[in-house]
Amino acid sequence: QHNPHWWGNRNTIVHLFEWKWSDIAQECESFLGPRGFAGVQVSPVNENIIAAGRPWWERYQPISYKLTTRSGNEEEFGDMVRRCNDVGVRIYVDVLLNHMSGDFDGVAVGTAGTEAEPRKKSFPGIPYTAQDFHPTCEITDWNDRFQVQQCELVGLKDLDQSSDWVRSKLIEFLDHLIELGVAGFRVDAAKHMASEDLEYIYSSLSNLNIDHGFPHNSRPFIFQEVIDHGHETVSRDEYKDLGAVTEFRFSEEIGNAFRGNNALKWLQSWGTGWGFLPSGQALTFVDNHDNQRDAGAVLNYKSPRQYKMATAFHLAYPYGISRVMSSFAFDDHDTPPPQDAQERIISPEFDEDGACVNGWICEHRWRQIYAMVGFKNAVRDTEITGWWDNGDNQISFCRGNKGFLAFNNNLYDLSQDLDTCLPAGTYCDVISGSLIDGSCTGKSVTVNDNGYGYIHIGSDDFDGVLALHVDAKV
Ligand code: QV4
Repeated sequence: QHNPHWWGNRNTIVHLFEWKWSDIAQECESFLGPRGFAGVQVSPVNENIIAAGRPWWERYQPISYKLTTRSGNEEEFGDMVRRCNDVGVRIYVDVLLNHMSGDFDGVAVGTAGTEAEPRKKSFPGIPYTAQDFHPTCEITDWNDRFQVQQCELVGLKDLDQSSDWVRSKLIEFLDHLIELGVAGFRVDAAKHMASEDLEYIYSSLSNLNIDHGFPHNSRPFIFQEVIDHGHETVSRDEYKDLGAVTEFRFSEEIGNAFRGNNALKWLQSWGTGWGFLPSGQALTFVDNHDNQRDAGAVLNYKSPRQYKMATAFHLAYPYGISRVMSSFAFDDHDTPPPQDAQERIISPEFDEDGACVNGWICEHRWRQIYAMVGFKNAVRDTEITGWWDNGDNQISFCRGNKGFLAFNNNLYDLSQDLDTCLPAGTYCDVISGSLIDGSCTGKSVTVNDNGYGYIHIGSDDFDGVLALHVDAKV
């Protein structure tokens, strides 16, 4: 279940973290479809507990499978899926199969009004009772399979996926979403579930809904959250044949490289050469909603220059199933999404350039990022050719004769003739500007009959990357 069921030449998934369904529907029609995005990962859709201050992570504590959250209700969800599918943008849902909520004093009331007593492992909205869960224990040794898979991840009540009842409820929930037209799932905390149980669940799911334009017998796309830095007892290899797996080593290494901890010239062997999963099994990203909040090598929107370069490399290098993060501004781990005084999530607002202004970061609306989504579509089915580097932090490469990329992460200028592999002509650098009505608002590069062009990326240029492709010829 590794096929994401993308439309036409599309290539990139965006995670619209904490967005409301009605806003996503609108975004599919007005921005994502026209810009060639392939799909959206949406936040969890089923009812969750209400935590004080409304941190984003309350949505990782389910109390029923009713489709009502702060992002909207079932009707709004269904409307979004239909409208996005209509413009060729697929929806993937973040699903919590591992656990229910953690402890809560007294009776918890969820976002759909359902009551539960998590301390007693009583979730009448499903219903689940204590016998549907593993006995309570704490994960203290992350290399102990029993603890990782049968104890409670941060105290979240741990479902027993080997039980017929639990399996049937999870399958019913996922099938309901398939009926509504989704293309697949991000499986949260997959590492904390036995792969045999997941295999049973995935293989029991319905085919995708043909009324939403999926071919007959299409299987739901699955990508599993398994954090594997190498040498882990529970490894990515146990899951990779069931569906794609999040490749966290990609995120860490691309952060290292563009932070300057590792020379860019080494990226020539990027991909399996770095010990990553085979391309078709790897869900790749510069940052995700968890690791963007951790200190460390991983880049996020707070280092925009490096972040844009890393994203350009991510989308230009043909490896993995690409996902772009779209964040809201945060100070710490618990910062809630943009919300009003009644704690309702607010809709993103845009300035005249289309950038988000009211607490939403919307990396996917940064020109340098959506332009690379277009680049990836334009160079589809080509290989890396013509790799060049200066032995350090200046690199360039071609994607067949359809696209060309150059990066400068040194503290001195990159100024020289380089082989772009492109047909002769003048091309618009889609990083520093855009091609509008036949003229380029940024740098232009003239390519001669030999495919060479003069490339300049100053060390103090606004962006340290330059990108040319055949769909942006002046
Ligand atoms: C607290 C204590 C615990 C204690 C517990 C019980 O910290 O030690 O056992 O109380 O009383 C929130 C709080 C957390 C609290 C917990 C339970 O932050 O402090 O535990 O609730 O009340 C998200 C957030 C978590 C959040 C959780 C549930 O990141 O902070 O916990 O949602 O709301 C590993 C896993 C990997 C996981 C990653 C974070 O292998 O699978 O940790 N990633 C996924 C999601 C992530 C999500 C979860 C899993 C859980 O990507 O966003 O956690 O669904 O690497």
